[in-house]
Amino acid sequence: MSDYQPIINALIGCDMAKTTELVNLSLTQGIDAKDILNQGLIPAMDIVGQKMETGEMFIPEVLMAAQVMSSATEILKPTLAKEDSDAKGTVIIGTVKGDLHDIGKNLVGMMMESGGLEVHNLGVDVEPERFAAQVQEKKAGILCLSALLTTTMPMMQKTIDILKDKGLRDQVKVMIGGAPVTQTYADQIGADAYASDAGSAARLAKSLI
Ligand code: B1M
Repeated sequence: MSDYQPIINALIGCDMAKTTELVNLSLTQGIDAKDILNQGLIPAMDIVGQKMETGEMFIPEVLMAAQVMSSATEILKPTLAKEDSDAKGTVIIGTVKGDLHDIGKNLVGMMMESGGLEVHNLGVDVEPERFAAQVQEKKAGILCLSALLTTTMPMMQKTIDILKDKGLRDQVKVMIGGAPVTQTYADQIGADAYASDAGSAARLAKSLI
């Protein structure tokens, strides 16, 4: 069994050089990219979140940790979920208006791309109207909405409402996710699917196409 503690410590310490070195080393040792992600990097971000809550880490440090996390994820990208897939389909993904958290959403997009889907990542703080316009323009079969804040979750409902107003709701499956989001919430707002993590989001998207 591998020891992910050094990676966790390096990421919490916002040490870019050390984290990327350890991630590269783990890959050369043949450790699965998904294990590095799920047992090293994601638990480290959870600890960053706890430290943020208790005031042990401040926003600038959390931002640095997020940058380290993003770079480490980029290293894993080529080896993450290299699956043979016949899946064809277009996905629009973004973080809802008012919300700047992008790491989880990027991971979801990355896994979907590795699964053969065409992914258009709109970034963060995306207006409901922009989601709708992109669904129409790209003729997307799936729209993925991410929210990490309880205060921005209502933007998911707003986006679905705009899709209805523009007559686009029947053309696109709406998937939602993000740490505070639940299946119950998905049912409540009339989303088509909920996924708790990037791997299940990619599998679900392929089954919905
Ligand atoms: Co923020 N933040 N943050 N933050 N931040 C959280 C989310 C928080 C839980 C921290 C805490 O207090 N413990 C808390 C939210 C509380 C709540 O509402 N329930 C919080 C807060 C309060 C805030 C601010 C309000 C703080 C402030 O300013 N006072 C502020 C809000 C800014 C804004 O968005 N308007 C803020 C700011 C920030 C930073 C900018 C500093 C930075 C983000 C930088 C960036 O993303 N580039 C940041 C970070 C890094 C975090 C934590 C520490 C880490 C988030 C993360 O990247 N996790 C986070 C604590 C935590 O989550 N433990 C926290 C790793 C990532 C891989 O996981 O994003 O959950 P996650 O994605 C998962 C799943 O959720 C799922 O798959 C992913 C991979 O498996 N998933 C989907 C995600 N999206 C999906 C979409 C799908 C399906 C699945 O579509 C179908």
